Amino acid sequence: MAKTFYVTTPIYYVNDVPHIGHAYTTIAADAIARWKRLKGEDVFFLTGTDEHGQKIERTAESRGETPIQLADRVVKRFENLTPALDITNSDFIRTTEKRHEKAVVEIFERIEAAGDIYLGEYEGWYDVRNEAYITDLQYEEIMSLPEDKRPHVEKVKEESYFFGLSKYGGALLDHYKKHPEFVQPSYRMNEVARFVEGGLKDLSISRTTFNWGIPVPGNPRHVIYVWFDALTNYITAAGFPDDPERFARIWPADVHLVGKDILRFHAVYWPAFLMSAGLPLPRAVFAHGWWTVEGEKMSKSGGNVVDPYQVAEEFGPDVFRYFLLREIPFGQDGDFSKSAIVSRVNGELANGLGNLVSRTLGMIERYRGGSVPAPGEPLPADDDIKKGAIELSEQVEKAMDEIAFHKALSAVWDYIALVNRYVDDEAPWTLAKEGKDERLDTVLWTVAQSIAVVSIFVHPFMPRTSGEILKRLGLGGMKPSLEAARSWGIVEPGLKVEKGAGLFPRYGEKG
Ligand code: ME8
Repeated sequence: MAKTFYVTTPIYYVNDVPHIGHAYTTIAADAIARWKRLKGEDVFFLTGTDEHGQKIERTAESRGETPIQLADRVVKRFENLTPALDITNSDFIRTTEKRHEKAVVEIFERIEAAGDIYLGEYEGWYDVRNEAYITDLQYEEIMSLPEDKRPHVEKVKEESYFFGLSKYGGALLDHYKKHPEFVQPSYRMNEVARFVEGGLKDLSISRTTFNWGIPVPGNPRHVIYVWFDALTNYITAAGFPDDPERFARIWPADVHLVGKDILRFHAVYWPAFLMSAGLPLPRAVFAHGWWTVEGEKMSKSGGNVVDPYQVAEEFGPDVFRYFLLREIPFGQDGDFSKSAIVSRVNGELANGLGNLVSRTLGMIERYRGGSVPAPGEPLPADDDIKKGAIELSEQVEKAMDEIAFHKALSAVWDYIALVNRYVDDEAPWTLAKEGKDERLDTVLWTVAQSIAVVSIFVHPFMPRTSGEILKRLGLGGMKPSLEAARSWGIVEPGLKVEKGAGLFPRYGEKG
């Protein structure tokens, strides 16, 4: 049986509610999952929440809740993003679930059995906000920052279990060399490789000074380090360790999507844990960039945290999804602002796509009573539109293989512009006036076909719009597929179309 395509998001901390940064990774993963389904692949798409650790314990304490009360309350805000943003995840994992504890204990024991865990003492700095041990070098860097820019770090001195990470440097570098696609975009690979080349120290993987975590098997005075716990989620949900048949079908992950902030955990620690446990490594880790808001770093203290529910409410989930994936090349940083959304809605959505759909369907209503006509013999201009659709399919496929959403979208919009020009050149209104019926039929049919194709290629990004266009073409409920898009025969003569209201409102011109 073919391997299931497996895509993941990070599991988000439940110390706070989701913001647009979390929505971004989840929307990106959803676009990939929908794209693979369009291609007919079997997809497993995982997201979830990271619920253990000192940060969660402290946040709960400060709110007068137990950690599990905090998690149970905040997790709903993450789970509800699924319907609010039309996310099609296959599973939602919480690290406080029993199935997960089992997987963490199992991988810990396998690594221990491999001789890679020993008891020692950790003395050094810890960054609770990022749940990260701070090396001496990082500490020096932190201390060289102006005081108000320094992340808070604490001194820790406690008994700890260590993972023998230092011995995996060579194996990791080997892996990177053999699989340059393991870290993407490629410019991030250098950063990861340089870090490993600098020499790896063994990693503390347990804590004793708080309780909120999974106990170390055989020594419950220790809880397992939250990153060791969290990374394991990716195999828990794939069926590790109880369902080996399912695990073999789903694991390894095809791509872990993460923000650049947590690349090191995924590209260095995680593969080392897996190597030690004798498990296959994920095929790729893709680190995307960072969103600022109106030019500023998003922060609670700055009071500029953007709520994804609000954006989806104000603009609709499709516009939100489109904006995030079109505005910046996936991998690079970008800025979120309402004016930038409005300019994309007005220019690309309302004028580009919305206008093409409404003028096409409007003409079929006006000239053919709302019924798609049968085409006559195509002329070279019609063939160009068909050829354009085939090229589009190749361009989107290439872009999606590179996880370059902006390129895929820009190819779709180039095609929309091509079809809009074709309509202008062929001037159906003149053909109607001059009674050139067969030519008019051919042009209307060709444009109807092209918008059906467009509706399929926008599906991963704007599923509602895609469904709405198909519905207006008389194809409501059709399952979009790449095969259909490539057939150049989705729209059959006789279909009843409906122009309906504008697909996208225009904003802001009034101020
Ligand atoms: O790090 N721009 O969870 P987290 C873009 N629990 N993406 C952003 C962003 C921004 N401004 N802010 C957050 C954790 N993100 C761990 C992960 S995985 C085994 C454990 C996104 O709640 C981005 O994907 O801090 C980032 O990596 C993630 O949220 C961090 O979420």
